[in-house]
Amino acid sequence: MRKFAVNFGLDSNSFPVAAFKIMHFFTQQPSFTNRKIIFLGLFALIIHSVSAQKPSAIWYRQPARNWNEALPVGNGRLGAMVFGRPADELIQLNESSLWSGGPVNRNPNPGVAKYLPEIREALFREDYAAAAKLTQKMQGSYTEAYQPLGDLLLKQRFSGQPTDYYRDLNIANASSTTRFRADGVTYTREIFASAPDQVIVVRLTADKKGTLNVTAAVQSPHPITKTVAGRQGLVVRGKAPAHADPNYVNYNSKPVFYEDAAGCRGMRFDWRVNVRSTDGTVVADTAGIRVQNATEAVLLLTAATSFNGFDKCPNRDGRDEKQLADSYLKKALAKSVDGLRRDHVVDYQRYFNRASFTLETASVVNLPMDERLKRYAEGAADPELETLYFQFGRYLLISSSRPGGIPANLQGLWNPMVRPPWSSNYTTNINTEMNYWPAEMVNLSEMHSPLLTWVGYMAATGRETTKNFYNARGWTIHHNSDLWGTSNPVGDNGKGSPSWANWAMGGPWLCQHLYDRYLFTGDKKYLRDYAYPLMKEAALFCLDWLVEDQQGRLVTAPATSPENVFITDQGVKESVSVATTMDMGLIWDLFSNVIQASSQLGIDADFRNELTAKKNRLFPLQIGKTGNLQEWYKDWQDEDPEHRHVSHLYVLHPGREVSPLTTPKFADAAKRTLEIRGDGGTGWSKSWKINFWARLHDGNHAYKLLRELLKLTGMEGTDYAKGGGTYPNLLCAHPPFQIDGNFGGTSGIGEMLLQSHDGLLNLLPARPDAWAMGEVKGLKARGGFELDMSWKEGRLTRVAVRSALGGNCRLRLTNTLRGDGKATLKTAEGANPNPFFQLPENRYQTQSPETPADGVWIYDLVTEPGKTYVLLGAI
Ligand code: FUC
Repeated sequence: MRKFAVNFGLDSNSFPVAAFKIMHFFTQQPSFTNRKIIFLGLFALIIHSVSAQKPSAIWYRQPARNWNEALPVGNGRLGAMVFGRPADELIQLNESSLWSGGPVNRNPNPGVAKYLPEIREALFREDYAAAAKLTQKMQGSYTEAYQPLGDLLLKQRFSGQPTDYYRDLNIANASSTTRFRADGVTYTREIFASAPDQVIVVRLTADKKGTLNVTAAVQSPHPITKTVAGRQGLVVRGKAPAHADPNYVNYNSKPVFYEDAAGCRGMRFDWRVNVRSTDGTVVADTAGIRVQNATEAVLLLTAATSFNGFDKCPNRDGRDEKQLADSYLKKALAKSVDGLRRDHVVDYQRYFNRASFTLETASVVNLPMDERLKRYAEGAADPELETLYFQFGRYLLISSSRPGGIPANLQGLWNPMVRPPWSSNYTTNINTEMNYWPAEMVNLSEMHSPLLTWVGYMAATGRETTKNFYNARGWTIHHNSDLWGTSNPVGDNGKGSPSWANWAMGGPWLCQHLYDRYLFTGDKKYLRDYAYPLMKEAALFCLDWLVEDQQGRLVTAPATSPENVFITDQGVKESVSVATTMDMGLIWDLFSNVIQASSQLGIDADFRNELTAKKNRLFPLQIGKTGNLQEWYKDWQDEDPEHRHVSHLYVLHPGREVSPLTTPKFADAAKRTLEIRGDGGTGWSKSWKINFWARLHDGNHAYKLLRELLKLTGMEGTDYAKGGGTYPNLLCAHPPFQIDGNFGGTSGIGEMLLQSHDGLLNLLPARPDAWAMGEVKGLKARGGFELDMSWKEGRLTRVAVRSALGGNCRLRLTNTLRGDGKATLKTAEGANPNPFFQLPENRYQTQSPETPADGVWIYDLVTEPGKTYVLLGAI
């Protein structure tokens, strides 16, 4: 049956529709004698299909036992974790701007720039211990922490044990449902977070008149006041901490405090719960809103903070959070629940429905997610779980990152702790970027915007950081940032390890996102007015940061390779050295992109020439004695050869300096590096490795890691180095929960299906054997192309190319294709003339992406803006 669905080019949700169409077709055939039988058979199929759980539903037979089993809903700003408990429901709430602290002190440790010459001097005489000690002096304050808002508690009265329990998260319409029977009544709770109306809607119903008795109460980990508003509303007000230490800092007697004499630290918040409508009676007091003898009750919840920008005192110069919360609520109260739901679904699906992914499935796995994950971990096939995981990443991005809002943090939008792991901040030595790897590719470019905007704020503080810490021009940020755009090396003025705190390459890495947005969308105005100036300034920092080594090569010093440690020739463990491969790879990438961007914009020729000259002198990539791509300046051993960070392979992914298509020798070395690192690792580490293996075009290896990423874990607590897997709620375990692994997994699947970073569109570059037949729709490629692809027995049978910008579309695949009559394909010749596919000058390049290879076809399709081209392959 599933095969049937795929044959008709359908995603599983549309199966019933297709079955109806087929029924209609047969009933219209007069010569068809067995019409009736066919009709009944198909009808049975429809019933089965409708009653089966949709693959877009993540469902369970029991309430969440802990946070890792609760279900996330969000509208980019307001988030909720739904536990689904019958008698005492817990809905844990977040608001994306609620962080501790206030604007950063941009010069937290004055005078430290004087250490830089000493550090360099120590490094060049190979005194790594002295260099590390001095580097550690160049640290400032820690970031602030993302805060929970509070909890909505629903205390429902009924007698006896509930039966027929069910709860789900439906990512097709972004809503969560809890249902159970008690006292002979079926109670249903539906919850969704609406972006158009900036409200969380909780609809409670009973299927027997007047049997719903529930009290909505509130609580918060912060000091709050509760006020009754009207007869059926509650207002909760409070203030975020003035400061919260990271969870790993344990030497302060008061790690969290609220006192803020200057009115510049600790923002105010206001959240409101209101009964939108009910046929029961309502009484509100500060203990809660009591709804009695109702059949239905709709609760609306909204919130606002006084956050007024990264550089404004959130209290003294804050926004009027009361007025904001009030206006959201008033607007939502004026709409019917059906209207709120309809507008929410339309808004959500406008993004979500742009892309789909289906795989041939022998049988539908109709199991609760915890059982389904367990079965999968035991080795069972479940292609729909894999496609669901891909879509779940898209769901999370739409739910945690909306244009005009705040970027998704380490936990996206969802955090119940005042001192969350790693402050739930922006960790830019991998995690923040990973959150946004899938954004462009999975057709959610708008959701990338919060990060791109944030880069501008980080640059504002970053300019002062480079000046104050290094006497350098331009801007950069170090490995941690927050709502306030922190950019200094953290570590509390010398208490952090330089192996993570003093990595200075956050600016270059974030600039890759700025440029990629341009490559995907072709938006020249954005490039000229916004992205390029920030990229140029980041390059200015790099120009000042680079120094010559004894051989005249340009190196970074001090340099670290997050967060790894090498063993010197004398057997000493150190982390601070010179020209780590990641540093050099990031600078290579930034310079390449600034060179390309300035030439496309036709500006800054002199600067371009300077960068080109410097780029040629960058310390080179090196292949180590075991054939690996070297991580360090010298061929040192790692303290932990299986370290979770694989920073030096930045050049393979998300960078583009190394690729099997252009630099095969270095791609082989990268492969060797991955073999030595092994397949282990925490959540995000595993996800990164999926992307690496996809870039090495090894689909089966990528798939093996995807299966491991999805491995069910019940593990709680924290494990910095090992662990990983997936919690019963499908969120990624570091552990603890970190959302980057989910986004990295979605990106990895995308990279397995389509790549466009190295000169052409590579179709199904890393398709695993397990995905022999399938279909993906709406994947984006650089150059403004959008692709649908169907394949059977591993061969592409149909490719639709939608061209937004026109230009040559060069396709690489492993079977032949022909135009459908309207589209004309030519065998590719010479370099791709499309400027979005121009390869940067690369001294390691030994072949072009279109170099003939066995069983590979490379075509050119000349496209016009706004047109779609259909290409067909013979099976
Ligand atoms: C980096 C990683 C850790 C964790 C933290 C948030 O420091 O090394 O594993 O992901 O970020």
